[in-house]
Amino acid sequence: MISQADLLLTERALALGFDLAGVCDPSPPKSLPILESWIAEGMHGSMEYMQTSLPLRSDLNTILPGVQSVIAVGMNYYQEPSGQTDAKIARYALGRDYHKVIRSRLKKLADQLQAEHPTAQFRPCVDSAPVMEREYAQRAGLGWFGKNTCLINSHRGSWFLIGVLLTTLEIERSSPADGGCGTCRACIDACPTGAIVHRNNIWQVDATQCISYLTIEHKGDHTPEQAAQLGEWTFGCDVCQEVCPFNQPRPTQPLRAQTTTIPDLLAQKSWPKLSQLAQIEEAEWDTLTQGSPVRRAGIQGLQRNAQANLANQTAPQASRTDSPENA
Ligand code: B12
Ligand code: SF4
Ligand code: SF4
Repeated sequence: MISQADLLLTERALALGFDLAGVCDPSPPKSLPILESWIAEGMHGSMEYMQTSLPLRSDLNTILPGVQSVIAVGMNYYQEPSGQTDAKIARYALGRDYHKVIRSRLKKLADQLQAEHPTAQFRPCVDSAPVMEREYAQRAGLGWFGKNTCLINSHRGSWFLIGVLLTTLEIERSSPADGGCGTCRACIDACPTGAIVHRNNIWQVDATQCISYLTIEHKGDHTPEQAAQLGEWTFGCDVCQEVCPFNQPRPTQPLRAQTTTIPDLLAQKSWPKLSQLAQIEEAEWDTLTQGSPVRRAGIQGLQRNAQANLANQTAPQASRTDSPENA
């Protein structure tokens, strides 16, 4: 087993722009049964890939045969929205596509480690492969599961994205992260749609009710109820993180909600106003969304969301459908 210090893991990760790094073993995710029941209850909506990739998620050997360690990294993406547009875009999506930003840096880390361990194999994953990233990151010490299901680091909060580097090197393990929300339920009460539900003794996000899903992953038209649920969000939603006490900086916790130091993750352009987005044309959309996470919604999805936002500006506020599960 190679020590993390011998690999200069923390130093290298920090030098590459990551804020958090740790290592865990590659054994199957313990939250697999939770994922299975989440899918069985239809909470994945139309994200079919969550279902079809289920068998792969149970064994990292299907991604890297002989995998011995999972290096997990976290990258802070926090920034204040510019306020130049009335379109509300989640903070993670304001800059360049994080998949590219994180994967290229994980690749550099892999190259550095490979130079010293030529027979070792590496595989960077950022959403690209069926890996339960939050659980491996928790086991590698990056953070613990909040009731909003986001991974929370007690010192940095939850405004960080996760990447993992699978390797056949056997590396010293980090201690798993420990922590909890206690009696707080700010995210549950603030979620505009009541998407954070308590099922099977655990807090879960019902994606079919989540604005992030409805604005990004949902294809085709919205029902009138779904259109109303979007409220003012055009792409993604940050509400359950904005209200989280672990994201509020304090004199004793200065690392929380600090603007990211990664220029690529900062807003690259000034986004057009809703009235323009609602009828954006192909050529303009193509230029606007090059290299941006917003491209995932597709031109029709973006127009649809902006049209719903405009309608919601004049309509009465949609009400949440609360149930005993999130009471
Ligand atoms: C599908 C998906 C979504 C879906 C479903 C979200 C969800 N909560 O399941 C939608 C489209 C709604 C979504 C939204 C967002 N997402 Co998303 N998403 C994913 C993706 C691809 C898979 C997540 C998944 O497997 N969900 C299924 C559930 C069952 O698993 P889970 O999320 O890991 O949650 C489980 C744990 O919390 C576990 N658990 C809870 N307590 C405990 C305790 C113990 C002891 C154990 C073992 C387990 C456990 O049980 C939960 C099951 O309910 C991951 C990337 C990846 N490959 O993992 C990104 C990911 C989770 N998303 C991310 C982000 C940033 C977001 C958004 C903030 C984007 C935005 N601003 O709009 C929102 C946040 C919404 C929210 N509150 O979760 C980040 C999260 C980073 C972080 N610090 O947590 C990830 C990791 C992407 C990345 N590479 O950084 N997302
Ligand atoms: S991202 Fe928004 S809609 Fe989804 S769970 Fe969080 S607050 Fe609710
Ligand atoms: S808002 Fe409160 S309940 Fe929700 S994740 Fe943060 S600490 Fe936990």
